[in-house]
Amino acid sequence: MSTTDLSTKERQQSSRFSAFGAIDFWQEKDYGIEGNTISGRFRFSVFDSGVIRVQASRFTEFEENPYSVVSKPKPTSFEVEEDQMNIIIRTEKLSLTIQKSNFQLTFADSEGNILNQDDSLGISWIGTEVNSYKKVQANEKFVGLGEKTGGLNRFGNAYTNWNTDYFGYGIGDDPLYMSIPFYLGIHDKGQYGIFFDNTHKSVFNFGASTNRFIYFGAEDGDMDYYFFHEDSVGKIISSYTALTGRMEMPPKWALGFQQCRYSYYPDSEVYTLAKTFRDKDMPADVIYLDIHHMEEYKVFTFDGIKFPDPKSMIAHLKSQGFRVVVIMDPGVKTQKGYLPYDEGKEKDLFVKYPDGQEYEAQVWPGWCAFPDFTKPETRDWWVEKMKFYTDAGVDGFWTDMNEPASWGQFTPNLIEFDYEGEGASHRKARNVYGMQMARSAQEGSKFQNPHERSFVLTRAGFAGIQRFAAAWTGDNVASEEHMLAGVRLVNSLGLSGVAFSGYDVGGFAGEASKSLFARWMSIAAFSPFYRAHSMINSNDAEPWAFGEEVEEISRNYMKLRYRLLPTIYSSFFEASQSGKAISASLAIDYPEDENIYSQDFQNQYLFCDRFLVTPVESTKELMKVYLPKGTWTSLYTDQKYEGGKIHLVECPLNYLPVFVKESSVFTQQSDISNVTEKPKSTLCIHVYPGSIDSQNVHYEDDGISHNHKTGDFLKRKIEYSAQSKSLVFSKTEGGFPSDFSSLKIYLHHFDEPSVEVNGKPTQVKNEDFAFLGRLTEFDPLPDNLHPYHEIKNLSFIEIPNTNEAIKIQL
Ligand code: NBV
Repeated sequence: MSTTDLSTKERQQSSRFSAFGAIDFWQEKDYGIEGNTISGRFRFSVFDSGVIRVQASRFTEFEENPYSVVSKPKPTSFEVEEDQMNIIIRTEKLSLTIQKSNFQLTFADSEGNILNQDDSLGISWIGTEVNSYKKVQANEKFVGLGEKTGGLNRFGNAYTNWNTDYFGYGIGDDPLYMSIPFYLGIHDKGQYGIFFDNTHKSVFNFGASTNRFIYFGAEDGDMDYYFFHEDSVGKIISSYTALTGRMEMPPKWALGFQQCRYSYYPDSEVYTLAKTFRDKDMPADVIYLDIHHMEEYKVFTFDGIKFPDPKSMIAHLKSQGFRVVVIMDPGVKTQKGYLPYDEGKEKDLFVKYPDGQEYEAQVWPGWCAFPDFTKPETRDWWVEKMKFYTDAGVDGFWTDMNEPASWGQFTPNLIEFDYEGEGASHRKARNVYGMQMARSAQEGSKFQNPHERSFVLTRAGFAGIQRFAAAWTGDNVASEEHMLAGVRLVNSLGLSGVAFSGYDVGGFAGEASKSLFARWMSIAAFSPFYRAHSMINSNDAEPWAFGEEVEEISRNYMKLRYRLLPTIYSSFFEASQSGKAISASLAIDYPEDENIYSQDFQNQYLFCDRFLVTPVESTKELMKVYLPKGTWTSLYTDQKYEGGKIHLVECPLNYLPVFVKESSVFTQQSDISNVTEKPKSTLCIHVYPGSIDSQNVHYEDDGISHNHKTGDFLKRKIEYSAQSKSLVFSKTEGGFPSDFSSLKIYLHHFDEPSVEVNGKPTQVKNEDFAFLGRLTEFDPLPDNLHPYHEIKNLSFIEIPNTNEAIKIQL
């Protein structure tokens, strides 16, 4: 079409609302229905009984979207009906009514309860911008959307998805580094999820500056979303991750404590760091090398002066039980004679302007070219290049600056990407660039180090990033409010399919106070990813750098983390199978409870399904907690609390309030300094009675190889039955021999003299038990004394650990 073909009327129209319009043709297909409206094409595909994909396009072909979705529609039975007004698609769990006159969509559950309904403005365009306008249901809350600041309930706010490098972001700022256009609506009639599969800059407006509707849309591309409905929030997340993929089981060392700083150098400093952890008896598994490990910040180099012999250094660290993770930034210095640049140029692997000129921008190394990670050949090349690091013994990869970031922070939109051969400008490719870099890093790690599991940590990402990497929340700030905001970010990531995430403990920018650091270390012990990090030119920020009191508190929580690794590792296994959150917002298990969305309680979460963690500022000694329905037990004192109520509890610096859910069963091992150290042969199991049943999974494998995929694992169910007051261990599955030869079962709130194990009475013994150590009284004046909690006369039994089923009658 030549420019003269565009009439003035069309020009006026291009900036105005344009409806998708009435349906004028449709037909049934194997997967759903397809047809035309007066202005475009549509398709509804039944992916599963609880998942329907909605596509609307102004073009004859639908967009492909090759990045997020990894599963195909499951053969599912559905029916299609038509009446005068509507076409209706029905599955076992869902019905979708499409109003023929205006394409208005209504999703309902199998009983006809409306879950979600379009506003009459429906799916529509404003120029190239596409939107879907939706009515708000009675009492509707909106949660999820991944790494987004703000409150748990997103109602009343709008968010943009545009991966952005944002040093020292404020706790209400948006957008940040990672975009996940998936949210859940929760209301009186049920819950649903929507994943908008469009990689352009997109917007989710949950009622900011309007009282008519909520909407989501993108600057360009098709309206292409997946609608999910299940009978629980958890199942919707599981269904979303069945579609976009789940994390692989990480190496166990990635669950340990990780120490980072921008930057540790030279090698002698790294040696001292590692030694200090061991000397101070503080468990840790990972040390990071930030950008100063490179020569002039050039990726795939080591600075020969700071690190003259990286291979020996890394081997030495490994012998001390430390793994090394290196940072990789995408920018490749445009320096002739620097092999990665010469190769990338020769093989045509960099991002270009539309006229073929290489795109350059400045980052740490100076002017850089940017590998086009949306091109398969570039990813393969990156995979090859990573041999440089694996040859030196590097085990983990940290992909930073992959929004991509550059000085000026304003990438021109015209630059071109391969986008899996489809071709796309920066407008469409930016949001997936970081995820494709993380993918390359994971593929590189797997290829170069095929016998071990990979660990990649990424800053930027998009829906599906959980398949490739763990995520951290970028350049946070050393403040109380940031500490709590980080918890919300991680919980929101968990609601959005990213189970493995965390924040920089202590805050990246700024200086943490002593108390802030101590509290942060305690909260993060209950976070999937546990890493301390700090900015260049800041004060030392290792757990011993804040004085003895903080050191002791940190040690206590680091040790607790390691003792709880059997529980945490089993939760990671479950998350790898079902996509479930490890730090779970209470909106997952208690969505109907209004209190959990309130300002006061929205940061609380369930860690590993059992521990209700109540994050609180370090400056407080008393706090209000809200415990949802059920009975709860204080982790440290064994005091019972009634649920469905607000309680005022003490939160001294050395005790972060944590409550154990009723009917919980969790496992605990002896102290270890890192995951390569074998724990003692007794596995402790803590049992808390309650009025509900609980199903628990205990999982073990070698923590490092891929052998678990071919049967070398140990899995067993441990079921607590409230009615029969029994604990049943299933026969073990898998060929992995347990690390533990005996089981010590702690029976909380128990006062019978004996229990039956496989029908035989077994004597119950008692001992005093503490989850955390006593703090030294450095200043023993009455007002300064630290509380110390011990559970007196805790009942326990000890039995051999066998592979057979075990029934314990309490
Ligand atoms: O590589 C330096 C830092 C890194 O430590 C941090 O964690 C990243 O988020 N990086 C950003 C680049 C510059 C930060 C000012």
